[in-house]
Formats: sequence, structure tokens, C-alpha cells
Amino acid sequence: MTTARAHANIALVKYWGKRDEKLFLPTNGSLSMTLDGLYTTTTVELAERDELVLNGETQGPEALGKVTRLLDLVRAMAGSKAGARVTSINQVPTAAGLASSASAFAALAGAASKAYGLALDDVALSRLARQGSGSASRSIFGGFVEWRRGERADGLDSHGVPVVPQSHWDVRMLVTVLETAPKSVSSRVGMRRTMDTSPYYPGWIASAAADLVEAREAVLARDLAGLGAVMESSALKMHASMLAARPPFTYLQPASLAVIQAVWAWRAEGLAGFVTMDAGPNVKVLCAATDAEELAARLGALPGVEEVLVCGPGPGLSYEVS
Ligand code: FM0
Repeated sequence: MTTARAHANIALVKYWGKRDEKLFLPTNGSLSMTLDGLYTTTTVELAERDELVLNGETQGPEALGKVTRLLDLVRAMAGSKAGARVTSINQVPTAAGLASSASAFAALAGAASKAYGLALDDVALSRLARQGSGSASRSIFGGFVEWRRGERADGLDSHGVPVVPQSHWDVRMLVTVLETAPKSVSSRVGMRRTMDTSPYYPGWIASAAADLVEAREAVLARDLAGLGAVMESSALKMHASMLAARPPFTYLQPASLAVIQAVWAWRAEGLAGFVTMDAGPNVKVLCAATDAEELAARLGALPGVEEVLVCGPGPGLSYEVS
């Protein structure tokens, strides 16, 4: 029986689109910040057949199927036919509406590989987690993390690499939780549709490699304004490409746009926050640790904002001994 914990991450340069859907190989490299405070804890014990219990509730075939797919990869490496009972708890405040697939598949990769007797290094774990959910490849590592696109058709060179550790930079990611309905288009379906139909998708891809270089350098130099500029550009180009898809779709809600415009207005007055958004309505705001309290208070007072979570850089995958 093995228990592993992995933290959520927020992409500063986004992943949106796969060049290989089966192996989860991305069309471009991405870069993220791992978050403290938000994590998934997963226990794996070998059993007669696969079973998934998430936050105390036994899951049906859809969620279990994704877990079984990852377990099959582990079983193939370990030469085992045993089933596994997977018990997982998401430490993400309820109603946060935050995607948990990154922390979930990173924790599963760690716990399952150990439970089946494998001793995988972090790069191998990242490749494995990637095949559960692309963004999970980044949650194996702490601090700021790059997911390399890779060139190989077999995906061996497509995995996370640490850029700087958790201690490198005292910034905060403020996660606004908006009062809205759950997302209608999954990221998997949304990225597929954008790639297939949006005339803006090639433009997004054309600038992604340069964005990655710029973001990596800004992180290394602790340049908040520089990182903020490229981070906003990466996110909004991605969302613009979705608006141009057929049929069109967007994760931007009226309250999302109101938060973005408020952050821009405060920035013009000298309070430096920078926005990003993923496949849901919540807006995340990057800022210096010293500005987090003021910005969180202002964000919390905006109409439609239910809650603001304040996250610093978080740690990589860890294990609990039981
Ligand atoms: O995190 O189809 O990993 O880079 O969050 O499971 O591989 O859930 F804004 C969107 C995450 C995409 C950007 O996609 O997709 C990012 C996104 P999967 P994911």
C-alpha cells in the first residue's frame, strides 16, 4: 500500500492541443507554477480488480476507465496482472471548480508505480503522469516547471523538467472562485475542436515557442512584469483561438472578464497583478507576495467572486509512509 501526494499547477505558458492523442504529446511546450495548498493524496493497494474511490465515493466506469488506462501502463512495466484499489482525496476547497486532473494523475503515477514495485525516477514518473492528463506531467515537480514538447514519436523526450525550485521566488497565485455553473466543454474536447477548426490556432502555435523562452527567462530573473506580460499573452491568445473555433466556445464568463478588467485597472494605478485563465471561468492572478493581501481583498469584493485562494509556489511529488 503506497500513498503519494501531488500538487496542482497553473500554466503560465499554456498547453492547448495534442500532436499525438494516444500518447498525450503536446503541440507546444508549456511552463507552470506548482501551487502549495491545493493537492491530491492517493493511496494504491493491489486488489482483485480495479476500483476508484474519490473523496469517499466509489466512481463509475468513466472515471475508473481513465485510472485503469494509467494502471495498465504501470502493469505493463511491472509485468503484473493484479488489480488495484485507488483511494483519492482532493484537497481543493469544495466549489473551487478547479481542474484536479493534473494533481490527480501525478499522485496516481507516483502511488501506482510504487505499489507495483517499480522504482521510477521523476522524469519517468512525469512521462507516465502525462499519459493520464497532459498537465499532470508538470505536477511531478515543485516550483516552476517546464513540460518539454519533445520531438520523438514515442514521447520519451516529452516530460516535465524543473526550472527553479519552490524557494526561488516569493510570488503568489490568487485563484478567484467565481459563482458560475460547471464547465460545458472539457479541455480534451475543446483543444481538439480548436486545433481542427480555428483559423487562429496556427497563430497560437507559431508564437508558443518564443513565449516559452521569454517566460523561462523571466522566471530565472524573477522579473514579474516580464513574466506577467508573456503569461497574459499566452492565455488570451489561447482563449481567442477558442472563440474562432467552429462551433465557437469560450470559458470566459461575464464575471471572468470583470475580474480581468479590474486587475488591469489596478495595475494602471501601480498595483501589479497579471491574469491567466484555463478551461473554466476562474481567473488566476499572479503577483508579488507583498501585494497578495491587498489584491486578494480587492478581488474578494468584486461582484460574482465567491472566494479567493492565495497560493505560493508548491512542492513536487512526495510519498507518505504507512
Ligand atoms: O494547463 O486532455 O491536462 O497548460 O489547463 O487531460 O491532456 O486537462 F487552459 C487549459 C490542460 C489545459 C492549460 O489540459 O488536458 C495548461 C490547460 P488533457 P489537460
